[in-house]
Parts: sequence; structure tokens; C-alpha cells
Amino acid sequence: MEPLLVSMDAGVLTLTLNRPDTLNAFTTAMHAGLAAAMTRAETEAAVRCVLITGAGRGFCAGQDLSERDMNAVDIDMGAGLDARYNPLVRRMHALRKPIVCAVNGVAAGAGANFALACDIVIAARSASFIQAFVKIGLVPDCGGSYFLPRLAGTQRAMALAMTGDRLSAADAERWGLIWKCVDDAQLKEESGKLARSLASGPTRSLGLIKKAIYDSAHNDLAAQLDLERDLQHEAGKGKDFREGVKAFLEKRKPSFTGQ
Ligand code: T3D
Repeated sequence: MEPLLVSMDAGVLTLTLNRPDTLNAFTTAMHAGLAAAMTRAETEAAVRCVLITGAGRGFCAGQDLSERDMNAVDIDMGAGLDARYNPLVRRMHALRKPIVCAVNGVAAGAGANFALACDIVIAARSASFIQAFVKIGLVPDCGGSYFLPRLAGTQRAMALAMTGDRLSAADAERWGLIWKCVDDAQLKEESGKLARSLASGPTRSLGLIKKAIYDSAHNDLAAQLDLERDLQHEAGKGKDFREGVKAFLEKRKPSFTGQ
């Protein structure tokens, strides 16, 4: 069974984590699939949005713990982060296209933080988020210690990380960790609708919006104003900007090409 299913439709590259028996825990092979899919998203102009979800009852239970040799003399748990998780999160963050995550079930450990590394997260009401690391004597990784305090604030991030308590999708929405919690039966339709709508949007502008929002995490106001100027300069050079304004003046729906 392929650990990652990849399909393309209407500009949306859909990635389905596909190891349902282990709640889609990450393996080296799944990471290889994700790395290849990221290359495709980065290089193929036809890909205008990425949609990530999981097969079965879980979204992702983090690193597959059976892949790690607990009898090894020297255990380096940082090595897997350097080799696989960190490059993945960096590429997701830098991708100049939107990434939508449809969290269909429990998201634990690196699985929870992989979801938070996506640009817009929609979760099924039955889904939940667990910073499971502390339960096995580890620390949040896959960007969790960066995303969590920024999204939920220091207190909530600290308590989630230190207790490993389960956070329901409804609370994740209330706390601002995710965009929306929807009824389970609506998840596929809602996330698909959002991904298709983004895929038919002004891709260049969406990529620049992503950079503006993420860079604001480390810019002061002066630097952010300069960045907005530079990004607007770049957006204004796009064909989609001209099309957007023309369509507005002609009172019709714009037809964006992503250029
Ligand atoms: O290694 C590195 O490179 C460093 C990176 C580390 C990143 C990390 O993600 S560390 C954190 C790893 N993840 C966890 O610690 C979570 C472990 N899983 C759980 O705590 C629970 O499974 C859940 C709370 C997520 C869900 O609980 P529940 O009761 O709904 O399901 P379950 O029965 O525990 O799991 C179902 C099956 O999936 C079960 O297999 P079985 O008994 O039916 O054959 C379980 O063993 C398997 N499974 C779940 N999580 C993992 C897993 N197998 C391997 N690795 C897992 N992470």
C-alpha cells in the first residue's frame, strides 16, 4: 500500500496520508512521498493549491515509533528532524502556494504540528490535537514550539506541550489554532471547496500574502511596511492584477490564471 496517495484535479494537488492501521504515522517512505510531492508543488505551474488529509479514522499519529531502535547504543532523535521533518516544514512554509489541511481525525505529535504548519486548517468535529511528545519524554517538534505560542499564546502552548492533553477541534477553533471546525460529514466538501476556490485564485498574490503574514512574525512595523511595499510591487506586475481590476470595472467574475 502506498503510504501517500497523490492526485491532481482542478489545480489542487491532494495528498492523502495513507497508513490507516497506524493512524497514518509518519515513516521514512511517507516522508519520501511528501518530499516528492513538495517538489511537484514547487515546480509545476498547474498546481495552484495543495490539500492534505488522512485516510481512515486518524489524520496522523506523528512519527511511527516502531521505526526507532530503542536498543541502539546511541540514539539521536534530532537526526530524523534534520533529515526529514525540518526540510518538510521549511518547504511548506516557503511554498508560494496555499496549503489547506483537512484534519479528519486525531492529530498527535508531529502529526499535530504538521497540520499547524499548513496555511489554512479545517478539522472535523471529531478530530483532536495532541502534543503527545511529553508522554514519551520528548519535546514538541515539526515546528510546534514555533506555531503553538504564536497561534494560541504562551500559556496555552505551554500547558498543551507540558500535559499532552487532547484538544478538541472545537476548542482548537475557539483558541485560534485552526480556521474552522466542521461537522464530520462536511469536512471533505468544505475543504475541497476551499482548495478549489484557492486554486482558481490569483496564485501569485496568494503566495505573496503567505509571505507577508508569515514574515510579520519576526518583523517590526517598519520592516513590515517595507515588505508590503515590495510585495505589492511584485503583485502589481502580475497578469491577475490587471484581470482583477478589469473584471471589477466590467462587473464580471475575474478569470485568474495564476500569473
Ligand atoms: O523520530 C524522530 O525522527 C523524531 C520525531 C518525533 C516526532 C513525533 O511525532 S514523536 C510523537 C509520536 N507519536 C506519539 O507518541 C503518539 C502515539 N499514539 C498515541 O498516543 C495514540 O495512538 C493516539 C492518542 C494518537 C490515538 O489513540 P487511539 O486509542 O485512538 O488509537 P490506538 O489504539 O492507540 O492506535 C491505533 C493503532 O495505531 C495502534 O496499533 P494496533 O494496536 O491497532 O496494531 C497503535 O499502536 C498505532 N499507532 C498509533 N500511533 C502510532 C502507532 N504506531 C506507531 N507509531 C505511532 N506513533
